[in-house]
Amino acid sequence: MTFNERLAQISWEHEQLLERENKPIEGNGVYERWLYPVLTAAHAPLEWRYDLDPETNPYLMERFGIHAVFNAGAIKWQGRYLLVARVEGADRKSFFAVAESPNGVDHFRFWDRPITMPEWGEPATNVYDMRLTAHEDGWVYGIFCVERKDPSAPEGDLSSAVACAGVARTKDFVNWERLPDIVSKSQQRNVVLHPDFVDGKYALYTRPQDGFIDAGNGGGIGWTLVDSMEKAVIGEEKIINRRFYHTIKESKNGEGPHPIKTPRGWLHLAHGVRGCASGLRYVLYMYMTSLEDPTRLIAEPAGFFMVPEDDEYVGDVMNVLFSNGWICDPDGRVFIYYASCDTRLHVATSTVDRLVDYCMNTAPDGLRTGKSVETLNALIDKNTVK
Ligand code: M1P
Repeated sequence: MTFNERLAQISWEHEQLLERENKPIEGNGVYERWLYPVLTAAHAPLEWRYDLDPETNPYLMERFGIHAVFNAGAIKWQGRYLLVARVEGADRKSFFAVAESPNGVDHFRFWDRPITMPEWGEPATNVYDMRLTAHEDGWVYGIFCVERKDPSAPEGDLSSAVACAGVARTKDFVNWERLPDIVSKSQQRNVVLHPDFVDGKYALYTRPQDGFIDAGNGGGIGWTLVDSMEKAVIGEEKIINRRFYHTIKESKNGEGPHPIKTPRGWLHLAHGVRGCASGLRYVLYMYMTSLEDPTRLIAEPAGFFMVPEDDEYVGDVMNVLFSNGWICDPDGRVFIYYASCDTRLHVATSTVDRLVDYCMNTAPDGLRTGKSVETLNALIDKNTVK
């Protein structure tokens, strides 16, 4: 194949992918998955991956490998559905890039360039998992994990890292003002900004952790108030969603996107992690907190909301679903962007009413088998005893 023939072929294939229509798959009543992933490595523009000059790239080889596109923050902006995705190169570094769609379920296209995120402090080795919050103060904030090599790691240890929460804000998703990393006594990942002021302060969901991977003594998803996002310091953290033995979140958990305000309370999406013979298993779950006191848990259905299914099990980091982005439309439709196996990004749709119904009317985890059987028998009685 000549250079021009190959270019025509890959351009055609790329356009077919970007133009492909998606379709919903009938689900369990709570949500519908959509058939095709909304973003994959193959969605990355050809200009990012190839040198398109036949003089300098006569074989039309990829010159910059894009390996995965996943864990995206999400927001509705000027009538468009925007995702700020974690794009990971063949070099294992990830960066942020905006993709937009007219309808939230297909036709996602990356903007021309990735986000050039200003550095703060020691330049980050890696950044990922941005949560977007259009805050009451008028800014759109992105809070993301900043990873650097652990300065206290013994010589020869090239794996130990330190995670903290980076902060940037924007009004156009192109220009970002980087603010100081959030100061915390423990490592932090999955820090999320609540959209409203609470008692005149910024409210953060946190995830205190003992090490880079282990949550250890960090009891679960925390909550803290800070005076300013320009110099945020996490002081006392109140654990608002705990981990428990023999549950889907016994090893660790983390807030997903910021919660959605509903008439019945704040609706939360989170991930829970447990260990098993095949490694860590990441699933999604939901819970609700009170409007009057956002630290008070008012509902939490037992177990998972979504787990990997079929092809979703396979990828770079197997057995993982993760979500840090959803969009709630004014008509109550909810677009849940979830990634599988740190490889690709999918969408599932539902409504606020259905998700609140799911949270309020699904029995909580009784934390032991006898309670599960009691719950099941109560349902069977309702369905069969006249
Ligand atoms: O590999 C699965 C996930 O692992 C981490 O999640 P957590 O913060 O809960 O430990 C993150 O690196 C996340 O990006 C990744 O999807």
